[in-house]
Amino acid sequence: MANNLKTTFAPRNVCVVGLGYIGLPTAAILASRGHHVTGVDANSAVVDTINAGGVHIVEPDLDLLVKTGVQSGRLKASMTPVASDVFILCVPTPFHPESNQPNIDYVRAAAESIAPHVRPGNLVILESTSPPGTTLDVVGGALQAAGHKAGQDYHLAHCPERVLPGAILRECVENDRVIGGATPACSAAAAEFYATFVNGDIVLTDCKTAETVKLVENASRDAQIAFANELSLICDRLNLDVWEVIRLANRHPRVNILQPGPGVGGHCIAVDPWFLVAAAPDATAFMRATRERNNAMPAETATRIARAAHQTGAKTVALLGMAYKNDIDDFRESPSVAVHKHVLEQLPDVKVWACDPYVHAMPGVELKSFEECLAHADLLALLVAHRPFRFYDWSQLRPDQTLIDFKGVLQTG
Ligand code: SAJ
Repeated sequence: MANNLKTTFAPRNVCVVGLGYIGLPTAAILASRGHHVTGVDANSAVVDTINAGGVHIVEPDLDLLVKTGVQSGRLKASMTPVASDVFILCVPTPFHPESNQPNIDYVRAAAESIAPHVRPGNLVILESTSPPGTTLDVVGGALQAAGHKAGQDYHLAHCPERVLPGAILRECVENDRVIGGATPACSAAAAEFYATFVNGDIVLTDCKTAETVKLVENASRDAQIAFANELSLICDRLNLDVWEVIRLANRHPRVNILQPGPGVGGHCIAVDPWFLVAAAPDATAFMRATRERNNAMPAETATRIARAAHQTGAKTVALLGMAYKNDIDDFRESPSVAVHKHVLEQLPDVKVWACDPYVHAMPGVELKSFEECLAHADLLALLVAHRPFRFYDWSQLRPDQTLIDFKGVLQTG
């Protein structure tokens, strides 16, 4: 269904559970559209920061939107849910690293926390990326235990977020939304609500399809990056320039290869394929292989850095970029952190520095400024294509310095 819903806008009371990278921007956008929003977070420091008009995460323009929302009185934060018309659950869905099995404890806890506040006619939405079946079984199950029946006395839907960190505010409004309701009426109720702030198309389906679509999107990107990373290995062994190989192959009208790098980081792409593997273990050999290819990239990257250090006799190595991707400050689940660990192990007698213009403290990492690295490092390994690195004139490096470009910033054309 396209987003052509003609509704008379009525402000709703909305309770957003989880004020992270998705929940906080969503809450702030809803407040800016005129809804009355209570954001809930278990961390009292986060609640206090937001109520003071501040933000605890870096995302372009989010600080201004949150400040305006709080000042207008339409956005406040709390440690406990409140009675509302709409509940949106935006909590993390990590996986257990030892078993690669999904961890849906936060979803269950969030559903249980809102259960006493849900009233007939309310709309409950799960936005967290979730294994197929979670919306009905876990959220619906927790509310059923409190006496609420999905599709009968309240509306339940899964509406996965698909926003790109770094462009969240724009994508939250402009992206198409897939909405999977417990019943067609639930889908319709959720679509009407999303139409109050989404400009993209709104397409309707059932809960399990919506859950699977979101996982498939990220698994698809993971597989495509794995392909690019494998090309990078092939080209390294054949002594070819992978960037040139990809650039030339992409001149074919039906070929569009992504970019290799030191690995796949973040909390989504490196996680979501495992949810599909867990859901259909005998049917996912390919997804397992792509995950393993991408997971092996930090060690491969470190080996190439160590090889170059030995070849050049470098005494100081600088790793440029610690965040999990360019122009953000988030270094959790960053391949660079793993590269750093492997480089320390492989080069015990070399000074290993790290540099990231957006990250100011990292436990166990000797952070230096870009200027210090440029002045004193013998070998520089570019791991993240942050803006200052993209726009630096690398021809200024001294002849005794070496740059290994793992992100293709030296490429032109
Ligand atoms: N990466 C590469 N090569 C590429 C593209 C990315 O190595 O060509 C690496 C990045 O450096 C990073 C990782 O992949 O380490 C993931 O970065 P990303 O920009 O591809 O994606 P995320 O994890 O920031 O956001 C993804 C997005 N999903 C898709 O593009 C299919 C976003 O739309 C989702 O909303 C988000 O996951 C999520 O929350 O699931």
